Amino acid sequence: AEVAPGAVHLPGRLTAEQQRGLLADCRRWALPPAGLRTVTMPRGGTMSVRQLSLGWHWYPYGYARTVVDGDGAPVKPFPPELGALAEQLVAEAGLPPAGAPYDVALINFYPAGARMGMHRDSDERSPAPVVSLSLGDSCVFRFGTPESRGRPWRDTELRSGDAFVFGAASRLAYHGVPRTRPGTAPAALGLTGRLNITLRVSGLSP
Ligand code: MD5
Ligand code: FE
Repeated sequence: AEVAPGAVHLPGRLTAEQQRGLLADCRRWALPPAGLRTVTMPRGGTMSVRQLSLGWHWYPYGYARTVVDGDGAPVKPFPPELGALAEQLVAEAGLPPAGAPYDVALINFYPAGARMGMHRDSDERSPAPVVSLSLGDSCVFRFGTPESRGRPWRDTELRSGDAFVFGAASRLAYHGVPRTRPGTAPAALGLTGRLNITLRVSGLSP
């Protein structure tokens, strides 16, 4: 379903088996070094999500090859199978191909009570669509405009197994996660909280 021009929600896109596989992968990637960390913003606050990067390390605000704001370790490699999945989902969303290889996975873990304020993803130097995958607890996803952090916005429920593709006119829209719904993860998944994986093209050369 197209939520806005270039923003396409693919509900229930991942099978239970795919979700279990991705969760097992995330648990492996989350181990140190270069594992799950708490992100400190430039003014000293901390994000309520815990975060992990593959391929390139995102920090506020840029990309690096090492965990410059954490343990300093080299970033883990970007798994090629995530790139293939991203390209397939962009095609299913009916958007033009990215034109460059996907090379970043940014993984956000939302414990109960975590949220993400309205922001734009503007640190990538590529107009390629961002592909989002959701695992675990449902959440309210708030989708605004490219012009302002405030209204108008549209709230959509994201559930475990949903994919969402943000391209074209929606690539630089403000968006956020005002709340998750603790306890709504599928029991068989075995995850307390929410995981969101975003696949991106950095536009940077290694
Ligand atoms: C999440 N993550 O559910 C969201 C989903 C992030 C982030 O926002 O930056 O890690 S990804 C939503 C997204 C990405 C890129 C563009 C747009 C939305 N958009 O234009 O609306 O944890
Ligand atoms: Fe974002």
